[in-house]
Order: sequence, then C-alpha cells, then structure tokens
Amino acid sequence: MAIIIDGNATAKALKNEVKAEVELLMTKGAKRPPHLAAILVGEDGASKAYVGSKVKDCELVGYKSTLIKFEDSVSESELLKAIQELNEDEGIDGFIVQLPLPKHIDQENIIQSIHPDKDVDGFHPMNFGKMALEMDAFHPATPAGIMELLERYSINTVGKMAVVIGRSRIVGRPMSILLGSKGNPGDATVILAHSKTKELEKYTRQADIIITALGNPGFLKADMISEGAVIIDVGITRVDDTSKKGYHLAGDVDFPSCAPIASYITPVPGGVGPMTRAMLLKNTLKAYKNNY
Ligand code: L34
Repeated sequence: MAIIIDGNATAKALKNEVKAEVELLMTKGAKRPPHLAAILVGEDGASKAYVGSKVKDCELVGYKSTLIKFEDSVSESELLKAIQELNEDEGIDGFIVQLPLPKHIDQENIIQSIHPDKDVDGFHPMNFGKMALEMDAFHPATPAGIMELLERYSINTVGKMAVVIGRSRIVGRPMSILLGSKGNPGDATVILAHSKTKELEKYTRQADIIITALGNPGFLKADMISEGAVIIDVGITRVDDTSKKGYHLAGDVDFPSCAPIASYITPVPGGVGPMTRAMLLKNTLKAYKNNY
C-alpha cells in the first residue's frame, strides 16, 4: 500500500513557515506586510472558492490582500486597466488573475499585461522563459507545489523516468520543465504526454513518476502503472451528485485501484490543491522581498 502524501499537512507546515518569516520581518521594523491582490471574473463556483481560500490564506499568514471582482461581461480593456493600476501600485507586491476567463477575453493578452515582477502566478512568458532556462523566476504554484511535496517526502527523482500527462500552461508544461531541470527534485527523464500521444500506457507502465493533469476523473487505472510508481494527481473535477453540496471532487487517478500498487500517491482533495495555495504565498513573499 502506498504512502498517502498529505497535501493539507504539508501546506499547513509551509504556511506556518511563511507566517513566522512575516512576523520576523515585522519585528525587525518592516513598515508593512506583504500584499497580494487577486482579480476574479464572473461567478464560477470553483474559481470563487479557490480565490476565497487564497484571501483567507493571506489573513492566516499576516499578509494584506485585496480582492477585485468583475462581472462576466467585463470588457478586456476594463481588465487591462485594472491590471495597469496594480502594476503601478507600489503597495501591491504581487497579484493574480484567476483563470479561466470568459471566452470573449484574450487570456494571453491579459497574462502578458501583468508586470513580470508582480506575476506571482509565474504565467508571464518572461517568468516562464526564465524558469525554462533555470534562471531566477516565479514558478507556477501548482508544479512548484508538487516539487515541494517531492522534496518534503524525500522522493528521489534523479535519473527517474517521469511521465507528465497534459500540457497546459499552468500545470503540465511547466511541470515537465521543472522535473527535467537540474537538481533534486529534478534531473528526471521526462515524457510530456498529451491528447495526440499514442499508446500512453506504453510510457506510463515504465514510469517511476506519473503526474496527471487532465481533468478526466478516474482516467489513470491500475493496469497503466507499475509496482512502486509515484502517482501525483492534479485533476480536480467537480462531479455532480445527490449530496448536500451537490457535487464531490474527483481526481484523474482511480485511487482505489492505484493506491495498493503505488509507492506514493496524492489524494483528491487534500493533495496537490492546498499546495497550490501555499506556493502562491511563497511567491508573494519573494515578490515582497524583491520590491521592499
Ligand atoms: N491565475 N488561476 C490562476 N492561478 C492559479 O494558481 C489557478 N489555480 C487553478 C485554477 N485557476 C488558477 C488554482 O488556484 C487551480 N487552482 C486551485 C486552487 C486551490 C485548490 C485547487 C485548485 C484547492 O484548494 N483544492 C482543495 C479543495 C478545494 C475545494 O474543496 O473545492 C484540495 O484539497 O484539493
């Protein structure tokens, strides 16, 4: 039976470390704590929940936070104006624009308008490029959180074969870069699989580490993995049911069949999700230190 990686506990430890550091900075005479802003567009339930937790996380560690909300119908130019103001506001260390955005808004345009020094999501091409070149940069929170989990669980990735499934801008593609970068965690031999990949099982069955970021509940089954594989599940899909909430969260991994075979496995919820939020706080602290 695999060791279940506890993302809630690891995120909590990380947040306590950040909190202690903020307290220390303040006792040393810093004039203000770190300040994170978030732009939320529309009424998507998941996005509202995620941003709401990010604001609460800020309170918990002693940051200031500002939440800027727009209706679904907001124009691209209004959003760009809000971003410009945040770029110019010296009291804001970093900010995020929660994704996804409504279809009438050009996501790429929005991301590129964020000043790279305030891009605590690490989505701007400048940060992405620097990350790919192993230069100092903000790393996207989800893959960074996975690297942190691998490190804190002392999971050796050097020379291991890793298969990343999904090539999204915010998870799969940056994940493949970080796992292949120098270091431990890192120094893995990485296969980036996607919708055009043929015979995916051929790769996953050889993999020491599998990271799924698809949003396809129960996709990864026991017959696709080998004994002792490390399984990281980034999928987090709201599946409607008859419960009081009206839904439950489902990962990409068929947990009951994979857990007995794997060496380590992340649950959903309580795995990668909380780490995404914790790493945003870490990036914000980095932005603050650069800015202050
Ligand atoms: N700009 N957009 C931007 N930055 C991000 O880093 C994100 N992401 C993804 C969606 N859009 C984004 C997030 O914040 C996904 N994501 C995220 C954040 C938090 C959690 C999951 C995904 C999380 O806290 N998950 C909990 C359960 C939460 C619940 O109950 O709904 C978990 O245990 O997995």
